[in-house]
Amino acid sequence: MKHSRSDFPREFLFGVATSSYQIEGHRYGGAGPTHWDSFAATPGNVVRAENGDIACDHYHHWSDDLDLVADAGLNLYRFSTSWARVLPEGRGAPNPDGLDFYDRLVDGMLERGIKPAATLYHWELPQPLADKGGWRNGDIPKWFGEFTDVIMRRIGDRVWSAAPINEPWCVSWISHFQGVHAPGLRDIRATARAMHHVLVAHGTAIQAMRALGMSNLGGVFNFEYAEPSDESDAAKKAARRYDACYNRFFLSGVFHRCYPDEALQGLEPHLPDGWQEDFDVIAQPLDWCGLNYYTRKIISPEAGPWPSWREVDGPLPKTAMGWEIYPEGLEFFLRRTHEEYTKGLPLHVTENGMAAPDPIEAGAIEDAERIAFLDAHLTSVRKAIAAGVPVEAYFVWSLLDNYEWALGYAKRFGLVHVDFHSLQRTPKASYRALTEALAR
Ligand code: PNW
Repeated sequence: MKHSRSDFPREFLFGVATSSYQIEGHRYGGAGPTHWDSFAATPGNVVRAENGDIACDHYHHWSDDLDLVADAGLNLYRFSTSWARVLPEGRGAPNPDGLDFYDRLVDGMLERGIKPAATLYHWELPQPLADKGGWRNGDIPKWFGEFTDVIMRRIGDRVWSAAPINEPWCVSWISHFQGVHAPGLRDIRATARAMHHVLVAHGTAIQAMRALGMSNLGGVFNFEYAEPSDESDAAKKAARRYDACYNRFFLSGVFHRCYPDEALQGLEPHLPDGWQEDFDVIAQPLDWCGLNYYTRKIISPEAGPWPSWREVDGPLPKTAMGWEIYPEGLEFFLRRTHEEYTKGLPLHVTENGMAAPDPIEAGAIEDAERIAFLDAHLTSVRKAIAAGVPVEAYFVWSLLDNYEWALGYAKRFGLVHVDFHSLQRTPKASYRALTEALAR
């Protein structure tokens, strides 16, 4: 890699990120059913109807996987806790094996000198709660607060950082408006409610963790740079609307106690009664803010119902996801988040990485494009730091090839290759390059 650890401030931390459903193997250890299992079982939702039953079987390989993190010289491991593994019914009696699993995992990190960065929810909702309307139900913040209390009473004394919900936009918009993720709805009213409830749940979980005496609490938000398709006012307005719904809505709720006008235009009639009163819960003070960043989208105006935009093809080189590679966007969002929302709060890049075909040839994977991708984005991080943005950590998505949601196992994001038949792990060239860069 072009960059070395010594190019960054002395206290800067490097990590890798994963999530429970994408790697653990949901069939093991007494986890309850989730809405991702039922979504994947419905034909047409997921490529080859693949699900997280076995995934990387991290449930049994966790110790070797933590060795991979430690051997690379990484400081941080970002993992998520499966609600249904801890509370198989979503509420009520905990599953002792589930609590033991996360207890072992956290101790395993500490034994190896890795700081645990916990995310409470990364998308697999217990099915009994999905049956009650899931994120559309105004009771979900209370249920989520209960889960937070149960899991953090067990591991909250030893995690380095914690965040309630991975990517509120994905939990609400991609799942209730685009229908691409569980529960697969295409309904503006469901979307508006989910967007709001996810933020109330975020605030409720922060309160629950403060009540347990925890610190270093944050939020993890995802960002896509919105580029107008042309110079017209209509295209610029469509891109601003996209930016408001995708990037600004959640930060605005948490840091400004309001929602952007361009988003409210379409969403306000569908928000739950009394939504204005919820900002006392939503806007809990945080200790850091996390940004997940992958790409930009080219936005074109479209006739038809709000939000009246459409994504069009762009000219830049693309990853295996079909996502344009646009490293400048990461610097843009780090600067804007700092200047307009978080002012001085530490920022963490909680996810960044790319999918590539990564064929295994003669036992090796030469993923030069991933090395170039990481280098280009680390350049953006360094520029933001040089401009005075307090970026304190950077996590690669992901440690392992894993279950890429609706795209199944074909999209490989890992620094480490996984053979999904033998479950054998093979470090890619990017893993070795990062290891070498971190030692310099
Ligand atoms: C992130 N989009 O999600 C997630 O946190 C990971 O679980 C996931 O594996 C990773 O990115 C790679 O996809 C996103 O379509 C998934 O806009 C989809 C989108 C954005 C973020």
